[in-house]
Amino acid sequence: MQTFPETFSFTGPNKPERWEADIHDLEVEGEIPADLDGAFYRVQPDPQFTPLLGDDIAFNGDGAISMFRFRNGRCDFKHRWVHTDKWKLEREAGRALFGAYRNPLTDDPSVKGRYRGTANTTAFIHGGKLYALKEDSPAVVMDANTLETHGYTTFDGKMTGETFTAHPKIDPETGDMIAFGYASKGVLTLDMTYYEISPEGELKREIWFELPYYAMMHDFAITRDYALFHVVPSTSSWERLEAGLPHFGFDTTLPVYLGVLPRREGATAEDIRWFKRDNCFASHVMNAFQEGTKIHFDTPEAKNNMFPFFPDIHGAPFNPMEAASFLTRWTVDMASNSEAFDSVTRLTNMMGEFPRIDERYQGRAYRYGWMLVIDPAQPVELKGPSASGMLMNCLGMVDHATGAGQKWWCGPVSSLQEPCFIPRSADAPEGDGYIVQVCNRLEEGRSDLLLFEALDIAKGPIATIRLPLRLRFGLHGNWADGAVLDRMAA
Ligand code: V55
Ligand code: FE
Repeated sequence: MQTFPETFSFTGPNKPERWEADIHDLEVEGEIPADLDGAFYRVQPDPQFTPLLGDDIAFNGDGAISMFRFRNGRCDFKHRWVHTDKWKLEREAGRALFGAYRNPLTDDPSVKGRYRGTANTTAFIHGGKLYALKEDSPAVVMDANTLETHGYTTFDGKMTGETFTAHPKIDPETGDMIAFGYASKGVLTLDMTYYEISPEGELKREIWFELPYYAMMHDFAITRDYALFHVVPSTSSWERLEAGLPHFGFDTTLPVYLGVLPRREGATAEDIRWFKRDNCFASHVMNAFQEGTKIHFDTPEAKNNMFPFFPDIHGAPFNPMEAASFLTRWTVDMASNSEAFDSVTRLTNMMGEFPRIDERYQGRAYRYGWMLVIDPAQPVELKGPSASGMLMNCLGMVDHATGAGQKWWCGPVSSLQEPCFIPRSADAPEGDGYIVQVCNRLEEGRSDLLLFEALDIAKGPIATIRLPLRLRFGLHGNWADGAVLDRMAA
């Protein structure tokens, strides 16, 4: 019998859901284009069991994948937990065995040394495989059509790092999946690994290197010739874990680094260049690209920590004003002899996070970006679901060519989850396609999937796909083309 705690992470809009579901032919308002063929996958943390330690944070819930399969103007829904090793061990025991987020000292002794991963951070498609990812463990492979879990992979044993990021990229020229790991020799280690994986699933390259200090290395960026690692001081130590403090704490006294690793054959840790700037907060990256000897890196930057549940290590109270993030361009020049940044430029006055692009332009000069935007001027009647209490009430688009923005507001009793771009066809121009995103209907306790014309979001959704169920706070998701899914099913 489960009794969840009466705390922020488990009540109201953050109440656990815990179902798996199949719904054939969802109800639709508006029209799904008849030639839209493929699937949108997204993940949400959803705890299978009452937390071992009495309370928990959203980031520690068990990953559950939703699949919206579009075909012939219709949409089918499938939703399954990722059957991680943790999920299976706990199901067998009938209770939670793993304790606090990224703190193995709090686990039941029976699971010592087992993968702690929850696979709760993204659903990623590459080489016809669906990967469910959490940055503290290797990748979990699932069947992209049935959502059956195959289990953890180390790419035929070739991956020697212990972890795999939840933010891999696909190089649009090679089709390779570019990824990394941190804490690659175990919890809190400074060691990192860079990986390149072919569409056939072959690990082609693994490079080991070290961080200037331990930090949450949540996302990164690629360009044609480089991998870029931003080191932002959400940091930790064994003292924190032994004291039972949250794994990460933010240190406003440390500088921020941008590491530039050449992707060329034979590159090693010796070839990394670390650029340095003053303290700030940045987590996700919209995109990066080269321009001559300069490298541009676009990220929502905040003055201070955005994670209230990973608090200031010196005890400063969480500051919601300073947690506001704005898309900012960090530029470094490989021709300079200095470790200083070339420039830091704010690109938009829309406050937002969860940036996305037309991924055919990954690591290349690009024009369009989309993100969740907070418009504080709009009225709010209901809030959530959320890891942090932050309200995401708009979909935003930025056009780097004109500087013009577009915004669509979801109303006072709804909130939005991360957008995902779908190209209209493989050779459509940049931005020509659709945006999908989950919309939380907080008044009805239900969710919708919204479909927009990507370059005309301001007119509102062209189709609203109605779920009779409520999805939880979700992280990241991706689109898979129908031809890829049919090939995998055959
Ligand atoms: C994030 C989410 C995570 C995590 C680390 O920035 C960072 C988001 C859902 O889990 O473990
Ligand atoms: Fe993320």
